[in-house]
Amino acid sequence: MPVIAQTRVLGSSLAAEQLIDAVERRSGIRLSPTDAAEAEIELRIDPAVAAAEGYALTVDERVEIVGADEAGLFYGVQTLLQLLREDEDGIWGFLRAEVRDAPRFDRRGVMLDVARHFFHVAEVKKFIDSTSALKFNHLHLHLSDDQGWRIHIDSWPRLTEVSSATSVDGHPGGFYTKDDYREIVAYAADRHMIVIPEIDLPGHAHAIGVAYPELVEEPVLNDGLISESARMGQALPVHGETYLGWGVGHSSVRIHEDRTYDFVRDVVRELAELTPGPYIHVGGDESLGTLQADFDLFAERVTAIVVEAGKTPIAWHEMGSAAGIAEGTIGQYWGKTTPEGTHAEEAAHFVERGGSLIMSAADVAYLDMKYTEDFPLGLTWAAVIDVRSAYEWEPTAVLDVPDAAILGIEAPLWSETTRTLSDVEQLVFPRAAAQAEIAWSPKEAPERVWDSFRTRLGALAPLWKAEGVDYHPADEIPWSTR
Ligand code: TNX
Repeated sequence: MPVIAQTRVLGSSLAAEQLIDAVERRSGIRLSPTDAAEAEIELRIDPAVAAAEGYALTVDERVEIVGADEAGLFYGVQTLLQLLREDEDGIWGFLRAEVRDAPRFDRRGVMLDVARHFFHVAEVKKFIDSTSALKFNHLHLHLSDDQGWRIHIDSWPRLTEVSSATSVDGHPGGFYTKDDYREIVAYAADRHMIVIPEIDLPGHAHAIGVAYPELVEEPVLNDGLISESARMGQALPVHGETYLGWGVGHSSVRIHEDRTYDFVRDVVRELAELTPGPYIHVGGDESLGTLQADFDLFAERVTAIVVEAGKTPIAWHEMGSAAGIAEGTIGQYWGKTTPEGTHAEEAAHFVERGGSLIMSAADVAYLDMKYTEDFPLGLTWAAVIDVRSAYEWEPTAVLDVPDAAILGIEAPLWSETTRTLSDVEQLVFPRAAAQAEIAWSPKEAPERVWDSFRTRLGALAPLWKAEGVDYHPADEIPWSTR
């Protein structure tokens, strides 16, 4: 169907506005809104059309998108935008299509680490635009780590006054005021994304100790940290002083001090007040200096505090070592597709406690791993992940738990090596599209194979260019020019 300035869009919904703006960014053509029933493009809602978040889309002489709900309408619009093409004569149109679609998993997440490098509100909004367009519906913000604390907490003001100034390697830091954070949450909600705030505890807590030294233990310097820091020319962590290196697992909060729990309760309360979504993530990864019994005690207490605050806790899978972790806690599995050590057991314990699991298998879903050994950005500790390996994994095949216990997936972007949003985008795109398809599309379908995916992925290039998304043009993909 041709797209010209006279093409009319029926309805004054937010989805209609988003469609009009996106078509203009891509083609320069501004469609006209109308309330005339014979409009060329019609958007409406009918819960009978598909399951939640689903939609039906028809493109022939007209375009009709029927969302099962507001989210479904938004996703139908995203699919339509993927069908926008310009021919050799500069004429724009939508490809013919007949689609009936709904997601496989409820949980389709991405994570942005704003602690190692800070990203401003405008950058987070751009990240929301580009990931929600792939039908991701959760944005996990990693708001604290050894190198910085990024969200203002009224009852503990030194966290942002003192511990937000820098990022890794001494790059500039920053933090979100509560209004900034509300702005991010509202922007995400308009694009059907739930924001999940994470405060990483009990480890990854060095920045807390820069603001409040009494809350955090002396860093534990193991041989790995000492040799890696020497190799990278990075200073070792010093209690109460800003840490700029990339080392993990050295600094933990003091498990047996009441003051620690006053702190945790205050932070969780203030975060819960800022969070319309149901979840608070309490971290739990790599507390290498914490004794197992202390770690488990902390895991039980911190998840109970989140439940008391009226939210569902999420934790990295290590917290599954705690026998009495709060019932219903969601575990986030970041081990490999072939689980190592105690990872699988820890993950399974969340399910035994009535919770479920988010799959972030590091050797396929980590967006901060390099594409190739020589890629300038990213790390390699979990794997080198080309686009095909990012695409070819099955979230229900990793752990020995019932399929129904797998909520879905999340693809994390850790930001040690990404100084700018453009760096982030090069690691995230195109691999996030692979994770998005795994999370959305049925497991078995004729098109759900690499050869089909790589061609369809290549067709996203003009769309990403128009949106200013700095994707990595991996040579596995036949990128289109129009
Ligand atoms: C491990 S996986 C971490 C992060 C690092 C990341 C780098 C996990 C829960 N923790 O602290 O940033 O590796 O890939």
